[in-house]
Amino acid sequence: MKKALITGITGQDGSYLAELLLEKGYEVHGVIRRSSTFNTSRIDHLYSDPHVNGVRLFLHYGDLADSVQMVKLLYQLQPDEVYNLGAQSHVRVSFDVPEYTGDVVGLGAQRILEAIREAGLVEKVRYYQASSSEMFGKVQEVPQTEKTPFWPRSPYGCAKMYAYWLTVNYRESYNLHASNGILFNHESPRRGETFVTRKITRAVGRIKLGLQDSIYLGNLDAQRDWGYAKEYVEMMWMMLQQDKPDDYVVGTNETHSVKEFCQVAFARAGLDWEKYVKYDARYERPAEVELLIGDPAKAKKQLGWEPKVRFKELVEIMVDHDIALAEREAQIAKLPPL
Ligand code: NDP
Ligand code: GDR
Repeated sequence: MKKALITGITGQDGSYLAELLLEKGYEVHGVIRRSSTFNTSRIDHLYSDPHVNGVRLFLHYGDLADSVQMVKLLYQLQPDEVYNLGAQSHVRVSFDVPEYTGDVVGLGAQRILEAIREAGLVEKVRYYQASSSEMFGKVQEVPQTEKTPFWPRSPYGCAKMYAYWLTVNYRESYNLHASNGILFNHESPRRGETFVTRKITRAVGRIKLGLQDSIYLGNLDAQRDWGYAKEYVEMMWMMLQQDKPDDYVVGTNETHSVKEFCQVAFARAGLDWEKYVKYDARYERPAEVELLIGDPAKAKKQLGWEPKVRFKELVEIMVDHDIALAEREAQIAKLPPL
């Protein structure tokens, strides 16, 4: 049975990846952070009592800021595959906490890569680095490919670039099977509620049900290449099944503005977006990434991967989910107080 270690297992991608690997028969180990509130809601449905026979999902406390714990986990678990998805992943927030973002996103990758060496696993482990289209930043070429130069526009983008190059460097220096997935934005009903897509679809559900009056957004003109997270985690796994490690762009080759996302999302609920969307400058970034569009031709040619869910269907999946969620919220709101 193959063994995988996932950092960021409680996040959107980590939860879908854990599901995929369990379906494929892996033993899955995830790193979780100690929190005073529950932070495992995305993986609760996968978890069962470890005292029961046949359990294949195991959770371990740890943090990407803690190198000793990373070495211990690598040494004790001796995994075949390591997926480094853990991150302070919010671009706007990275301007507020740049040092922390650099520590977890940039040095965090360094800590895991070095832990793989310390544990003597360079020849055994295959490593996946969650790299990002944010590294392309300032528009130099469209669509963006594996060959497009980087020009990051945020502390998050800079930290991801550091992790990207370290991954390449460990491949070249130590022959580690290490790959970068340069993923463009990918969304789902499990997307965190402060990212723009989910913020919009949550608001659509709540406005439809009369639980909210309006939504405040920042820059509506930014254009993003939005795909479906569930499909993107398949590419992470496929990259590690190759004989040779490599770096791949994962996107849909389509781009849409935040405004278009609003139009389609509100229309799905029979609403006119212009009546509900308001502007608040606090959601603007000091430097913006104006246009992202990813050409996944290499992924298609070498791995046979292609996205199936397109923009409109993705928006509809998310809006339908969030209308159902708001219906449950509305029912709870009607219950008498305890
Ligand atoms: P999320 O923000 O949903 O999840 C991030 C995960 O990282 C959570 O499990 C979080 O734990 C964990 N984490 C945060 N800080 C630390 C830390 N200090 N130590 C250990 N774990 C930590 O991100 P996504 O699932 O959307 O993204 C997965 C990865 O892919 C990230 O690295 C992201 O930067 C990258 N990426 C994402 C894209 C996207 O469009 N979604 C596109 C390109 C790259 P907790 O639940 O406790 O907060
Ligand atoms: P992004 O995603 O920065 O691309 O990073 P986000 O959804 O936060 O922003 C997308 C675009 O929408 C604009 N925007 C707003 N954004 C947020 N969050 N909230 C708002 O109210 C709002 N109004 C307008 C932003 O300015 C931006 O242009 C995501 C993250 O998942 C990263 O971790 C990942 O690496 C990249 O995608 C690829």
